[in-house]
Amino acid sequence: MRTLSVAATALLALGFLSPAASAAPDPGAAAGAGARAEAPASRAAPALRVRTVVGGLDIPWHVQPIGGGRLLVTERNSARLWLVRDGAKRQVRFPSRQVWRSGETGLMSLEGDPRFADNRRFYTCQGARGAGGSPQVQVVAWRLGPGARRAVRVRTLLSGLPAARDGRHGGCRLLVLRDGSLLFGTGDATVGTNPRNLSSYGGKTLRLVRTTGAPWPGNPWAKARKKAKRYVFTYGHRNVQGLAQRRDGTLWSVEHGSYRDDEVNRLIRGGDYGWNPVPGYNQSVPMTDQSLPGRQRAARWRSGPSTIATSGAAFVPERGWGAYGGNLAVAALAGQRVVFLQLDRRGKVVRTRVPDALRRYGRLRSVSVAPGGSLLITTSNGGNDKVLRVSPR
Ligand SMILES: [Ca+2]
Ligand SMILES: [Ca+2]
Repeated sequence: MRTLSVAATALLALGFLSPAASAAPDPGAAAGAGARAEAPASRAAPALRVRTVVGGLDIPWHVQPIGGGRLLVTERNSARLWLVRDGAKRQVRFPSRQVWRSGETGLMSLEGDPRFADNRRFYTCQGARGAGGSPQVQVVAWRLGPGARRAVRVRTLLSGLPAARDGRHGGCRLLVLRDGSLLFGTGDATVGTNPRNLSSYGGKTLRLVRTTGAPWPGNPWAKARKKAKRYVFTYGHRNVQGLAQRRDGTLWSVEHGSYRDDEVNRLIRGGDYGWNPVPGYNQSVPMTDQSLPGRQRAARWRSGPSTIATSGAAFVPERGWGAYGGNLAVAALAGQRVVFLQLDRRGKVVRTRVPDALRRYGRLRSVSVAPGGSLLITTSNGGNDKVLRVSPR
């Protein structure tokens, strides 16, 4: 019965695919298509140079530059923290044993403070054990100690986020926005009611004050009686694994689809993104179910019938990247590629490109921008994973 209803839903949905979605993940579609008005011929897509910054990692989740040519890298399953400099890596002393690890959940996203040079502060989201030992996800603020030898816990900014025992759909992604707030994308922890329940942290983007962990005062329900609701920025998400802020200030999320439709969403304050997998954990429902009460925000890009497991994303710098400049670069795990989404001024996807140069490294997790404008990408194959540096030739 279940299989039948899934197939029927898939067939029905085929008629409703947007042009952007149907063309999206196919590299062939990018190669031959003529340039649109938004991409003058003078801005051709340059060939890409891909170098290995460091290897010998195991499921590195995220990489962040911290100045002086140094990088911090998290490993999910081992919960190790690495400092990388000049192609060599050194382990930073970190309380890895306190990180709860299961399946997709462990030591995940990493974000440097904008004032890192002064305060040496950074943030992680990670699995943890709450009171009574039950698994949860937390956001923790750290300070990098003298000589970058160890990480010192400053405070737990937010705790008690839902985690499934098998670690599925644990999110998570951190991004400090230009106004200084900390945006945090979560997973639904495979509880069907979480995404639409504004009293749950699961299946949301949350916005908080990065120094104190308080809800961001501009949040849509900042004065709500229920604590979790004060943090909610958007809801109705399945498993947010990417967050990025465009030069125009707009906010974007990337999430894994169910059996179909990975999504890239433009985040609107208080917006509903339409994932409501009930009763139980019923994944045959659409990724954006417009039949729910109120308005659901349609994805700006979706993968269509086959998912590629889109994960981290970053906006490519405008300068030096030709037609890739200003694109949203989205890494894919199962799809083993980076999809470059070219957006027009209003944030509509006008073209996608999937360069062959980035299809040779297996599963790709996270994309960060390095000083100087190259992209840093983590692989996620398990055993001899790498941080790659990608730049235009
Ligand atoms: Ca959606
Ligand atoms: Ca509706």
